[in-house]
Amino acid sequence: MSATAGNARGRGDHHFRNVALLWLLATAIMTPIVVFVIGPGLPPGNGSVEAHGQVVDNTVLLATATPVALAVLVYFAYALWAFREREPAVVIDGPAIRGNSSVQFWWLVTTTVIVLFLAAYGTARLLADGSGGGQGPNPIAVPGQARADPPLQVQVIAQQWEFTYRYPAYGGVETREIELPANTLVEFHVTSLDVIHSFWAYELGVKADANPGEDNIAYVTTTHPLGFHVRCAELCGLWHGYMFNGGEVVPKAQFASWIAGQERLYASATKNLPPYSKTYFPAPLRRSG
Ligand SMILES: [Cu+2]
Repeated sequence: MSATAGNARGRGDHHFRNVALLWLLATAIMTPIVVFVIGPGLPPGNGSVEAHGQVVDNTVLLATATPVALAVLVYFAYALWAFREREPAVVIDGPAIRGNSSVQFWWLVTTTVIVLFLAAYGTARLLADGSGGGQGPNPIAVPGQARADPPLQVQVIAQQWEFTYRYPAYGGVETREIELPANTLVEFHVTSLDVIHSFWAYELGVKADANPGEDNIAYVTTTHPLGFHVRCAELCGLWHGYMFNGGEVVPKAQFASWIAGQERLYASATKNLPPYSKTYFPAPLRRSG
């Protein structure tokens, strides 16, 4: 017995060493490619501070997953080659494997370390500035800059099937397009007049639920001028797929003249709007009696 078992063990060790070396080699080659070549092209691009942060986070996730995926692929390729049936006429099953405390121990250690690292990393990144997500009416992840300098408030009002934008610092004017000044911290107040929608400004890295009767706050720090897409990201009825429009981040001077123009253009409409409020209660929510 001992000779056969000894032989099998010896060959097993040698296979383990081969797989480990091939895996190390593949990881050493692929991880830098993932971080430096693939990472910079990951969505949603560098349209804002938050969007850039999401690119960094996506790169960290992909770089963490790379050695794991390579372990599976390298072992799979190695097994296909090393353990292939050499005499096709006789197909014999290998001996059953019944537990391996060393493998089980390291499996638990490795997966626990990876999961705890990702939980800690994700929590720290979320608390830094909210990462562009909606945080409800009382945000806990407020960008540091907001305490020194009051952000530009922009209210996003969703309804079937369009978004409009209200600027409380500019007479409460409500516009049909969204423009934002460059290099500015913006505080979105996202709400809805009817059903649930979601405000998704893709290139800015912002996605926030628009719920009736709720003031959902999301932060974004714009950087350079760019055009961005706004889409509804919550199925909201028949024309959900057509609920989109384009927005622009523009130089501060251009924003100032645009918003002044909007104030003039909509002066008579603004007079008829309800006063600026965190939420509005039009007919659908009052349709009780
Ligand atoms: Cu919608």
